[in-house]
Amino acid sequence: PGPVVCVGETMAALAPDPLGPLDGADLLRVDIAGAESNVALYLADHGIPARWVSAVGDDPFGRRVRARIAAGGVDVSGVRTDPRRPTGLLLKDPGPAGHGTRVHYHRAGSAASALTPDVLDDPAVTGAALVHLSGITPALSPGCRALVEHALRPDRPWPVSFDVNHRPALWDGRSAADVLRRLADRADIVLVGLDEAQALWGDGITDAGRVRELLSGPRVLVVKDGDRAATAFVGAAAHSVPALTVRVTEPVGAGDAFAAGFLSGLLRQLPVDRALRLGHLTAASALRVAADHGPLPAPALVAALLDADEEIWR
Ligand code: KDG
Repeated sequence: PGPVVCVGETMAALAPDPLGPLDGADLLRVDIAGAESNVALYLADHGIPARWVSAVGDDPFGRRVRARIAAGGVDVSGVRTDPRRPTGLLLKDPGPAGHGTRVHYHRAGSAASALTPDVLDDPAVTGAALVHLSGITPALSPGCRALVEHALRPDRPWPVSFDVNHRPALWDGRSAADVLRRLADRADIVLVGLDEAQALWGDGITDAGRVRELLSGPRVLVVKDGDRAATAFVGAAAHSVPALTVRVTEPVGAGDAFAAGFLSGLLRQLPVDRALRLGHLTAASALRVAADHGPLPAPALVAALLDADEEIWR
């Protein structure tokens, strides 16, 4: 099978160093941030061939984004350079003690926001094991929205995984709820947070089962309930796995890491509960570091935890 093709914007990210509120920061550390390239990086860490498709500006941050993702073992040969538009920028504004991080975007008119459906005219996309998308992209521009619609068209030759990733700041008063629900319902695999589903689709969503009633289209639906548990619905069956207890440094990126761990488990044809464990284990890598992408636990530890008894797992 071909690679997992992850399509979406990656920005330069600036975060206070040491971590703390941006208001009082004197020094900022330069990193990169992009939900879909985070997934690609963690997939590569798990040994799954991954390709990132996007555009960057012809500028130092664009070169840094591309180089960092390539250094992580992801194929960036399909990434375009737009000479007329800049690479987007994100500022991380962590709350005290690493909690409640807010982000500020400077990405309107960026190179990636000018992407259109033709980026999918690529043999690697046609032969992809999976095309991974998120609900961030349709919020970026009409062209980006068309790209996601095209990738999810009913007669597509590739399976699609879709992380709902609702970013209210990008929707700017437009209603994300209908758009994201319709797109998610067309995907093969969907990941969504329970809190995210509540914010989008209403207070009536009290548990994972209610999300499944709402999104019955995807063959696989994963509902993540924060640091409590994640539940995967596969057809009529439901599998729930508790989250690991992790000391959190900074949470941004954990959802992407979870997605990559879970998807790599599915692609390796692990049982669904093992794939969920791999999701939680990978999320822990993001939670423990200030950046979106942190090192995986040692392979021996991953192997031991995948097969551990329920009490040891927790
Ligand atoms: O999931 C983490 C992403 O939110 C972060 O890396 C930035 O892609 C990003 C976005 O658009 O919010």
